[in-house]
Amino acid sequence: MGFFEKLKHGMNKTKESLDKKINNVFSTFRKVDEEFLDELEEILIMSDIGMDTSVKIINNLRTRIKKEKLQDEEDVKKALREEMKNILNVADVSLNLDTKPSVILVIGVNGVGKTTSIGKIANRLAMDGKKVVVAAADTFRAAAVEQLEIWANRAGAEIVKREEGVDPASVVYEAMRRTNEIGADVLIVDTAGRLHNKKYLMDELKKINKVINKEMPDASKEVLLVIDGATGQNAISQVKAFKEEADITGLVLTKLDGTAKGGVVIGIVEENKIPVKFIGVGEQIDDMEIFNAEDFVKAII
Ligand SMILES: Nc1nc2c(ncn2[C@@H]2O[C@H](COP(=O)(O)OP(=O)(O)OP(=O)(O)O)[C@@H](O)[C@H]2O)c(=O)[nH]1
Ligand SMILES: [Mg+2]
Repeated sequence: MGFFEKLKHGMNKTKESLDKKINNVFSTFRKVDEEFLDELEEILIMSDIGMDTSVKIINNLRTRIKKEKLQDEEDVKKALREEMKNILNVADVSLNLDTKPSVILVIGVNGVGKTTSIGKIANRLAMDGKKVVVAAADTFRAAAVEQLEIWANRAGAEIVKREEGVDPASVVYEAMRRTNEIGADVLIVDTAGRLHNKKYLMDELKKINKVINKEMPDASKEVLLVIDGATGQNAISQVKAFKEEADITGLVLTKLDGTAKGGVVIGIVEENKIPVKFIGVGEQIDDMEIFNAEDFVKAII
């Protein structure tokens, strides 16, 4: 499957649900009037785009419909896609890995797909010819380290690990030493899942950050927050909570393949102004795409 086909396939459930409803509105209302726009707004809200973002999209669409005298179904759909795309294009989606080495810190709540996403990203970087080290800084469970090790092997990355229960910051410290020692290009740090309201876990994250900033002050740093796209509106509040604790540089939206709630991506970006850098559309190593607003919108409407 090609790049876009894969995305389209992954976003199938969201598209099915959105397309069907939008087509229904077009067939129910013979002209594009206020009633039509109300109904369309309702559909956007129901598809997890979020209230404020849906209202904004419809307001912009209303202005365009008037100005450009749009009535044709295809023209209105095209304008709708463009409005969504404008929201999604907040910033550069590429990873800032300018320095050698660079660091990617991966954070998020339990089970959202952090470790899997690290495997996919490490694989992508390795295919670009980069030497990657991963740090197993989720020291809560022995199984977490094993899982990361499997992904590291698949991706051809080196793993730095320690025994269960050690201070995660010390694993990160060791991984930084190893990164320098072998002249790796990128260090990716896996962390334990944490709830944003558990203070000691958030403090632990701060400690990890401090160690990285102290030992590699000049390194380019990405802090990627991983979010499970299938959680819908809850995902938006997760981003808000984490944003207060860490300088998030990008989002990774996972599990968009199994959900009809893919519209949430638009709400998350609009409400937080943080770019989505990757989206996960499956459990395999190449089921991850660099986010592209135009393709994404085409894949859902
Ligand atoms: N369908 C689908 N499943 C995914 C995707 N990303 C991750 N998963 C699955 O989600 C589950 C949890 O993934 P992990 O990578 O272990 O999540 P985690 O955030 O590291 O979890 P903790 O370390 O326990 O906090 C696994 O079964 C993955 O296969 C995705 O994009 N699509
Ligand atoms: Mg994990």
